This record gives sequence, C-alpha cells and structure tokens, in this order.
Amino acid sequence: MDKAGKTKFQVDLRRHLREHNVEDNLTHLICEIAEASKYIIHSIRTGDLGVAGTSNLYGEKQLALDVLADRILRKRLDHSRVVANMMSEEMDYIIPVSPDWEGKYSVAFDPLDGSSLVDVNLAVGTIVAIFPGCDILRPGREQVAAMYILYGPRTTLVYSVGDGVHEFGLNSLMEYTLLQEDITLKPKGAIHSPGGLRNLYTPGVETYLHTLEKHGSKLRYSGGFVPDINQVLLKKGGVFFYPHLKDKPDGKLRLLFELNPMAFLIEQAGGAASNGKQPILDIMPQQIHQCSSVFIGSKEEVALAQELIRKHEGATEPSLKKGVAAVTSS
Ligand code: FDP
Repeated sequence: MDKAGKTKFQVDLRRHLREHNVEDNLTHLICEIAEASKYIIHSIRTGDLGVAGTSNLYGEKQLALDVLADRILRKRLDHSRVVANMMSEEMDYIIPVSPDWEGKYSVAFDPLDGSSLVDVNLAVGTIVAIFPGCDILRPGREQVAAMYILYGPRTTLVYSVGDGVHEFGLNSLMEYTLLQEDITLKPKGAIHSPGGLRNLYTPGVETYLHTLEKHGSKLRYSGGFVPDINQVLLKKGGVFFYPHLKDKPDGKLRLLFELNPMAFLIEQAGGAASNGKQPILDIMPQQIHQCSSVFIGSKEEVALAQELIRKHEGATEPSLKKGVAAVTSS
C-alpha cells in the first residue's frame, strides 16, 4: 500500500510506449487513437441519442453515435501523418490516407462497437487493429498492435504491441495511466459469454455450452463484445463465443474489425481464439465485412470447443479460400 500523501508515480500511455521501445510512428499512432477516444467518450456522455439523418431540437442534423465516433476517429487518423490506409466498420471500402506508406501503418477499426447498447446505458467500446505498411487485407497474425477502449462506468484502454497486454485508465485529468501490465489468462476460467440464439446452435456448439454449464462455468454475457472480452481478460480466464449458427454459418462478428484485434490481444495474454477449426489470426480475409464464428479466451475452453465441433460436426472448413481483391475508394 502507498503511504498517505505519497501516491504512486503514474505512468502515462506515451511514457509506457517509450519505455517499451515502441517505434516512434507507432507510439504516435496509438496516442492519437487514445486522444480520439476522449472525444468519443465525451459524445457518449453528453450527446443526444440521435438517429443518423434526423434533426435535433434546433433543426441541426443529428448523427448517430457510431457515425459520430467514426468521423472523430477517421479525422484524427487522417491528420496523424503516420497512416497509409484505413478501414472502418462503418464503411464499405478502404480509405487511402497517404500514398507514401514507408514507415506508416494501416488501421482497421470499429469506432463504436455495440452502439445499440448506448441507449440502455450499457458499456460499449472502440476496437482497433494496426498493420505495418499499406496492406490491410491480410491475416490478423501480421498485426503489429491491437487495442480497445472500453466506455463503461470507467474508461479503460487495453493495448498490445506484441509484448504482453497492458491496461490503462482514464483519470480525472483525462490522461490514460497504467493500471496493470502483462495481463495473463489462466488456462481455464470460470465464466462463459455465449452469443447468438441457442435454438440455432449446431450440435457441436450445443454440446460445448452444455459441457461448460455442467462443469460449473457461470454465464456472464453483457451483449457488448468489448466489455465481454474485457471481462474474460480482467477476470484472467473464461471464454466468449459467438458461434456459427444454423442460419448464419459464419456467425455475426466481423473478422477484420472485431475478431482480429481481440484475438491478437487474447493470444498475447496467453489465451487462444479460434473459429472452431483454426486460429482466428490465421484466416486469410476475402472481403472487408467478412464474418467468422469465434471461440476466444482461456486456452482449455477454446481447445474444448474445437474438440467438440470436430467430433460432432466434422473437420471441413468451407470459408477459407485464399486470395483477396483489395477494394479501395478513389
Ligand atoms: P451490437 O449488435 O449491439 O453492435 O458486433 C456487434 C455486437 O453488438 C457485439 O458487440 C456483440 O457481442 C454482438 O453484436 C451481440 O449480438 P447479439 O445481439 O446477437 O447477441
């Protein structure tokens, strides 16, 4: 415990990145995203819960929060001078920022994941994947960094540049300061967050859920991907899954904007992320808004999902073709 009047010296995000010898442009990029998140949190806390395209009391055009968050982040990245290409969950194409990509990064992001939860006052978040250079449609294994910002009762930021997973909290001076370093998942946890309608589960997934329940794993599902993953990470174990469903063979969550960055973070924390057949980070994307089923969290729970799916559903994987047509705006 710290002595009264002697608070522990706080390490802010930039200092943490510098102390970990993170390359200058990448440090700048991560800090710019952190800055953008402060405007996003302000919009969430103070904004009208507008619907895109409608007007507010004063006749001004009102923006839905996810559209607003997208604009805030895109503007910041556009002016950062370290971004080559960017891709947003809100857009259908890659947005070129700088043709001179030497030493720059490309960024895929979901500006406000779970935005439908804002009007019922549940936690939401921003998710970001960072790749070196200009190529953005590539397997998640090639990310150099990933991060998310969780807008809950507190605002926290979790990042990794490939040397562990670190959590920061936004303090009253609007600085992100270190809360904990090197978060590590236990091989097995005690909670599970199952997405999707249970009566649409396939035999392997139904058996999986039944097995988790039988072994005493507790149900902890908020309906928001960022808070649900954050819970698994900070409880140091457990599993989140949004599986393939009878009517949705690729599940619901987006590979490029949601799954890749979270899989990078969870693997960095010693966990695993799989589509039920192969690691999420090894999937070669074929299109921007591609979805994938996901089982992500403690290693043993993810291995169990794979085992039961193999046993009850066989080992074929239909959606893993190679080759990508890059779609860019011009
Ligand atoms: P939302 O539709 O509210 O934006 O990917 C979006 C997401 O939320 C995730 O945050 C969440 O895990 C999932 O969808 C929830 O889907 P269900 O409503 O089908 O459970």
